[in-house]
Amino acid sequence: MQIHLISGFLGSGKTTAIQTACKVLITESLKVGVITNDQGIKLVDTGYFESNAIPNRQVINGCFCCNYNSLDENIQSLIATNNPDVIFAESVGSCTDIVATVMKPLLQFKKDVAVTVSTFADARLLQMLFIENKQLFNDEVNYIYTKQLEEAEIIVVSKIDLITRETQDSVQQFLQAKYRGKEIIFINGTDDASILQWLNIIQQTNKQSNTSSLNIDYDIYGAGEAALAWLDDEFELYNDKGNAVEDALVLANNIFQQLQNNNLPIGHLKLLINQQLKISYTELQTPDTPVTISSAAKAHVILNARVQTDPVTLRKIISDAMNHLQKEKNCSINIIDSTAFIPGYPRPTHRITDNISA
Ligand SMILES: Nc1nc2c(ncn2[C@@H]2O[C@H](COP(=O)(O)OP(=O)(O)O)[C@@H](O)[C@H]2O)c(=O)[nH]1
Ligand SMILES: [Mg+2]
Repeated sequence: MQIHLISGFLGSGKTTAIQTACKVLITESLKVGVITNDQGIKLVDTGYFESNAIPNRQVINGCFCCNYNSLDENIQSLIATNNPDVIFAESVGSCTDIVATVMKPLLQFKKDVAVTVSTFADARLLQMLFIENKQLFNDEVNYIYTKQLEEAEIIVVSKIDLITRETQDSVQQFLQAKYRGKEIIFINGTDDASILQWLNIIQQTNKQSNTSSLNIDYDIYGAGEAALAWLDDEFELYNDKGNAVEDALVLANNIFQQLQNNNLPIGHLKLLINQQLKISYTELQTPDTPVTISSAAKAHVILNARVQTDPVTLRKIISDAMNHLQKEKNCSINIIDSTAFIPGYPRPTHRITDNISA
């Protein structure tokens, strides 16, 4: 069995690529499974894989590294129910050091699996950070971003459909010079042929990897995690006129606008509406309006936000947007569950450096 660890910054295209990869592998008669992971409790990504009928499990309340036993139990559980040939495990977008804390422990404790680590990076963010030298997030968050690239076995540059050939060339030159010896590929995560190129690389790995553990300063890493507040909400939106889904889309857009107006960098803002429609914003990307918006008096919504601010500010912006929407659209919102917090200091269950195990 293969376990592909998928790391990479918030909104870099991990879930999209995994979804396309699962679709491709299923047509090749392979059995797949996905493990999602995030800081909170109600995860949009889990609902998304569920709605696409992909066997899945989730590790909640923190990253794989700090919840290694939960990751292990979920792998066992997927094996017991689905016996997958391939498991994709998508780590939290603000997580790094997964070679030492997840890959090496998996290889040590599970002798019969091959493990790969792919780090995703949005082509436009790479261009902005490294070619234009513009920084979107603070230094500590940036530190996490560069550590993710540094530990990758394979750097997967995503969203090439959104950049020019010249930009791709300059990003490629930069990465090849900075990360010598690493496999670097460029993909469009929504495109089967592009994903197949990535799958061909990771599926060939059937031996124990010799990827190096990172040298990393956990205080800076922890400060980066803490700079990005997390919020997850589950709510129902009612509109007698049948505009509930449309209202939820307006709400998402209003929250995005307010975060931008307040100069709060967005890691990810995503909603899953009626367990089907996933709407996702990043600092650099707004979603397309769905072609058809179903008429419904009720919309069930899961909202996940990861934003460079504190949880009180994030909560207030989202609550204000909800209150405003209720007045403007004459709809009502019933909150079922709500969580907002600063993620804790990363304390991995295991950490295997290249010489010493802890
Ligand atoms: N155009 C384009 N959009 C993409 C691509 N990959 C992901 N996206 C979009 O980027 C946003 C974040 O993607 P997602 O897969 O959720 O990122 P994750 O947070 O890394 O899992 C979503 O709006 C996706 O539709 C891609 O290759 N091309
Ligand atoms: Mg995701």
